[in-house]
Amino acid sequence: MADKDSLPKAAPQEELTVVYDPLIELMSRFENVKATNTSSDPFEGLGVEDRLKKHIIDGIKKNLEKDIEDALQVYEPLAIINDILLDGMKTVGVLFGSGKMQLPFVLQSAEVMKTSVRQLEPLMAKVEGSEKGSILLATVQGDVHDIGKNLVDIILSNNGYRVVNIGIKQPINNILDAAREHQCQVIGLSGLLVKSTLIMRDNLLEMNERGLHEIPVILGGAALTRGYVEQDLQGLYHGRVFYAQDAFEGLKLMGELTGDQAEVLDSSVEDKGSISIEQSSNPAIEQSPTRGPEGRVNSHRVGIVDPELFVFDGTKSEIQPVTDPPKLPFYGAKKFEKFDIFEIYKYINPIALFRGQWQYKRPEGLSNPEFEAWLQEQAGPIFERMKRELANVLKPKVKWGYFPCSSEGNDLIIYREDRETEWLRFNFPRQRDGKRQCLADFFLEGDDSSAHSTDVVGFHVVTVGEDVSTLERKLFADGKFEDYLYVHGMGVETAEALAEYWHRQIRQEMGIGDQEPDEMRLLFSAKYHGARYSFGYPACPNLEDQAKLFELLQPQDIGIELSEEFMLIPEQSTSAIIVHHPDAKYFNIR
Ligand code: B1M
Repeated sequence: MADKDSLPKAAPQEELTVVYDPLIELMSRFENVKATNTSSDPFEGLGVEDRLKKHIIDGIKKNLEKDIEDALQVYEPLAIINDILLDGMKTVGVLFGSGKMQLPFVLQSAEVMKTSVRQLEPLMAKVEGSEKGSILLATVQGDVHDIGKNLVDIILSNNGYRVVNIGIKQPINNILDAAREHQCQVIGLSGLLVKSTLIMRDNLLEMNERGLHEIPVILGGAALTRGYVEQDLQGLYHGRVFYAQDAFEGLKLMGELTGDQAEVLDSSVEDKGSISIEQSSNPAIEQSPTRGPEGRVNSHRVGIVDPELFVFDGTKSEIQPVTDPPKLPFYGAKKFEKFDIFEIYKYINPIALFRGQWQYKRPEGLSNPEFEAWLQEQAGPIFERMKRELANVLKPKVKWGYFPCSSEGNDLIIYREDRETEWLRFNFPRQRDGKRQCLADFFLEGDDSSAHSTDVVGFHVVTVGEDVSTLERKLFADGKFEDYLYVHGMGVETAEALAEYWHRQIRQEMGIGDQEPDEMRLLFSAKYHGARYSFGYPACPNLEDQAKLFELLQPQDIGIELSEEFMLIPEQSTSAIIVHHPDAKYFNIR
């Protein structure tokens, strides 16, 4: 926050005393959260149709039940949903699309929609008839990311589509079985990992193989690019596959895929289950003409690092390792769990939280300072509320350690306590051109004299625990979508803040705290001595290296496990290799 711009002290604080079950307490507090506080009556003088639309557009739940009862005097339940409420949601979509409505308010509207449908559903003889189309949603095998897919679920299901959301880490068999069982017309796959982009490709090839390519597929997630989907993947899938940058592009695609086809669908769903949408006549969703040979994928588009870059070819960068590296603060790993969460909150980057996680966008016409002030006014109070309400839900824990090391070509070798016996080695890619940087270059080469280790390296892994994810799941299931977004964002950014906070602690311990910035914004731009690199990011892209970090730090005793696919559990956890070299900065590998 702007009011916390000066840098706090890095020393850990005493643990908070918890005298009740914070999760249950918190969940009960979320029970009756009102979307909007209305002091005067904005509904005065409006007919029932406009009242209902206003509930949706303004995200107001107060008197909703009564207004729906009034509407039921005049309309059938299905007509209320299709003709009035969905019309309101359409306006919400238009307002969002034109930048006049922020995501949290869209979610408020979706909450009202869901509450309304819950009231109307028992009165409808046949719920199925009310749907505009159906989609099977899943995060692909090996990937634990939930929020993106769930946002898509919220937006689609509250815009009249039937969404079958089967969760994270889903193998293709489960996806196809569920699509068939629930007669879904479209399959939506989500995934944030680079590896997930390859799994998506494999899933499409599998669908080709099984002759199921009549099912249109929508793909979304951070590691994907439009080019990869629209050129590479469209070239290999025999059916139609589309890229959705966000939930609203997903909504638009669903409209195009199902809108004109209602009659075709009605009859063909019966015959063929889910696999029935005819080729769309809409040029926007026609297949790319750039079909390539089966299975051929341009790896550059999805950030997959060329294996050749991991092989040392004799040419290093000009980086000169530090000749007098820091002393080892201690050998091996330690844990720390006694945090004052409010101290960690000071390390939350408000820009990342408000704009990245909560997705507040600049309203048209606002200058930078005006936007800043507007953000503080809009999101600041929510941030303060979340800080208080999650104080006992977020459970920061850290495991960190220091090890003797040396470099050899593209490798970083870690030694046992005797400083001679090699324990394990990390292999990093080297930039092909330009500076030819490689993480190993920041460390001294080995010395064959007495002790082989010449340098020192740090590692840490931090978590804010599982309870925040449990709370998220509960809020999502209960249709508390706005708070779901807020709580998720807080979990993510508190994990990041903890990593930032602990990295600072490590700099003190290593004796490299000489360049500490005196403003938070400089800290967030990594303007300090050294750098932390997370495995999976460009300079050290191998997620498999998480297993080596686990061997070194053994973080199981603070409740962190590694999944088979090298994901950290709890979800809101992050790890890093800490490099003390003053020139260490982030770099890309191409
Ligand atoms: Co990390 N992370 N992270 N991370 N993280 C990514 C995913 C990464 C791509 C960053 C990068 O390299 N640039 C990278 C993965 C790369 C790879 O595979 N090698 C990465 C990594 C490496 C890691 C760690 C492994 C790092 C480490 O600790 N060593 C670690 C792993 C954590 C674990 O194992 N549990 C880690 C940790 C974390 C944090 C905890 C700090 C944090 C939270 C993660 C979480 O939520 N569980 C985090 C964050 C915040 C990110 C980034 C920066 C943002 C993710 C996010 O919250 N997006 C991310 C980079 C990025 O995305 N730019 C990154 C917001 C979310 C709403 O968007 O899910 O994309 P998204 O969904 C959107 C659209 O994509 C679309 O609509 C959604 C809503 O609009 N969409 C669809 C998605 N699915 C769709 C399906 C459809 C349609 C549209 O079908 C119909």
